[in-house]
Amino acid sequence: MKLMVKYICLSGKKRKNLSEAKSPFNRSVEVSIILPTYNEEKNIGEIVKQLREQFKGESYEIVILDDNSKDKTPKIIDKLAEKSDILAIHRYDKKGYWSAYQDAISLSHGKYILTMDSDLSHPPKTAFFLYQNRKKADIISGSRYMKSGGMEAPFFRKYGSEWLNKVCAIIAGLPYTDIAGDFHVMEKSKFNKLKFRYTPVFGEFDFEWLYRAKKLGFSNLEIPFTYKFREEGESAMGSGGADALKLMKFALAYVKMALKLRFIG
Ligand SMILES: Nc1nc2c(ncn2[C@@H]2O[C@H](COP(=O)(O)OP(=O)(O)OP(=O)(O)O)[C@@H](O)[C@H]2O)c(=O)[nH]1
Ligand SMILES: [Mg+2]
Repeated sequence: MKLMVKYICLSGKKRKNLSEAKSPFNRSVEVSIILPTYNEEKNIGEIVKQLREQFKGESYEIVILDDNSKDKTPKIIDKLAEKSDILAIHRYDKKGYWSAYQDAISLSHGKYILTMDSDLSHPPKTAFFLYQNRKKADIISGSRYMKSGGMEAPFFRKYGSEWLNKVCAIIAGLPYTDIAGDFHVMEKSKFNKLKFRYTPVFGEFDFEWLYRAKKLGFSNLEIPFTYKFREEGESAMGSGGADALKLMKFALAYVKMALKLRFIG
């Protein structure tokens, strides 16, 4: 029987087609940096360049999982994967930020995982700092809202997301300053212990991540960083007044997730 190809994985001179999300190559590294991409042709080259500078000399790989982007991202990541520090994955049957993270983590080879966005909102320098602190707690998280943290974004986005974050943290009973940053370092074996129950609309999977980890008694160390609003490429959130409805939809999904964690668990 012919296997259905769901993932095409490239790294160095190696190539493997897979029907399920499991590490494709026989190698191990200390950390896998997980980058989901959708139409990031203007950012992916730059973020890889900066990550390579930061992680030079470390045992790392950069796992880029692309969901069949319509721009030049697929071509660019194949070119980047000519060097074996990049694992480029093309996925054709699924879409979405959270499922991209989950699959990329399953396909990675690292002892630790480091999750971040590909649009330079999460600075590679902070990513390396989180990694350096990886042994200080079970999860090391970047926080935009603690003292010395920050968010460079349009007024509505900046204060809207900070307010939403605070309300949802109170509802879900999470004692952290940033519960939707999606910027973490964690041992992969510990991540695999988290049993996720809910399907997120967007970044609110982070609430469940922190909630399940707290339930298992995992510690979380927050480190401040300044979030930079994307300068290139299109936001999944939309922008401007025309997308106010979309923003409302996201806000509702965030509150819903917090309520589910609080009252259903
Ligand atoms: N593989 C994959 N990646 C996605 C998908 N949607 C978004 N991403 C990536 O996930 C990350 C977060 O998405 P963003 O669009 O930046 O969302 P955001 O950070 O909330 O919004 P902005 O920063 O305003 O754009 C980025 O690296 C995107 O390229 C998807 O469906 N599949
Ligand atoms: Mg972004």
